[in-house]
Amino acid sequence: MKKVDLRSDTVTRPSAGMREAMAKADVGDDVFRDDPTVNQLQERMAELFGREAALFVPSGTMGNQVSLAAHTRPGDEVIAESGAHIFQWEAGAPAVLSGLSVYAVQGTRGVITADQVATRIRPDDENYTRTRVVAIENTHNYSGGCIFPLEDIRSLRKLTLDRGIMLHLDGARLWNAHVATGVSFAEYGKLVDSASLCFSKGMGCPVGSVVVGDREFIERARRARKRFGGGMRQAGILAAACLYALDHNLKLLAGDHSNALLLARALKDVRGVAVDLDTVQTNIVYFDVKDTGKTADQVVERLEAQGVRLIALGPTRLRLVTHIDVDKPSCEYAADVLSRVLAG
Ligand code: TLP
Repeated sequence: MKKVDLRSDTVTRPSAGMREAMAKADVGDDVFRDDPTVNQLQERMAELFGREAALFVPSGTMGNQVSLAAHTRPGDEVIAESGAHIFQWEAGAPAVLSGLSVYAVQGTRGVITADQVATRIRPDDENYTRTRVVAIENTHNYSGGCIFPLEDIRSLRKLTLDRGIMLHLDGARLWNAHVATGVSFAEYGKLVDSASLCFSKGMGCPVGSVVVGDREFIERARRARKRFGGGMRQAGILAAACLYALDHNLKLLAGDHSNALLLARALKDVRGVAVDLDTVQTNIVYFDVKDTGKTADQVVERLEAQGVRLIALGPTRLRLVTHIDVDKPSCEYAADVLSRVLAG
């Protein structure tokens, strides 16, 4: 039976070429700043984003959390969209690791506007916590991989500069936004104080994220990384995979986007399935099966029996994610299985 794993783009396995690059990597002790391959990756990412420095960390969660820690002191507040990964999916890390509260703002397709944020910034008053960071997510996972429009980021940049607040970008999938819009990484880089990019999602690497920002910020993030247990030693073996992905895998993401659209269109044709094609802008598709009379768990189970895996994210809501380990024929197969299971 054919197997198509669409649970996440985190399920990719390193390709033969990537493994070869990892095996050949020159390594050293990265806590001593001695790993030439980690240093090369950090320099390359800083340059790509037009920023002074970068830091290699084990995960996207750690990239976000060392950034928040570096921008704040305990008792401060972060403004984020209500479905943001930082708020919903990081096990309460802002509170636990850095003593921060999150002020969640309901956005539209993951976008919070400068007007919305402006009304949530706390006045400078002893009764209030100090608003210190606005965190945005591009692409926005929980809204279906939607792109945060550049103009909205520009407005937030203006607001945060005016109010002396930091702007952090959870760019776990900024690669996908870049490929879909053509906006350069340097353009994104100049609009934020920090950004965290994941290599373990669409880029197909086994481990690793990179945070970019100015040198002083990166030094503070470095200390937070050590404190959180993320100081790695011969990590060049992992950084080599990331360098490989920049050279070989970034250009493959457009294929993931067209495969996601193929699947979304097939779902749209099934009676009782709700899918908003306007939200299918990159490699993620959310859909609702309420009107088919089935639950999301039932659908997951029936699909699994036919080799197609995806995840339930609510009683009748499901998510599928395309990635470089599923090609077009696999997605056509999955679309066929989905149509039959949902219509049956
Ligand atoms: N997202 C995972 C799950 O945690 C939901 C997924 O399968 O999509 N930012 C964003 C926007 C993310 O989607 C994720 C992972 C992270 C950060 C965290 O990355 P990791 O898993 O490396 O800590």
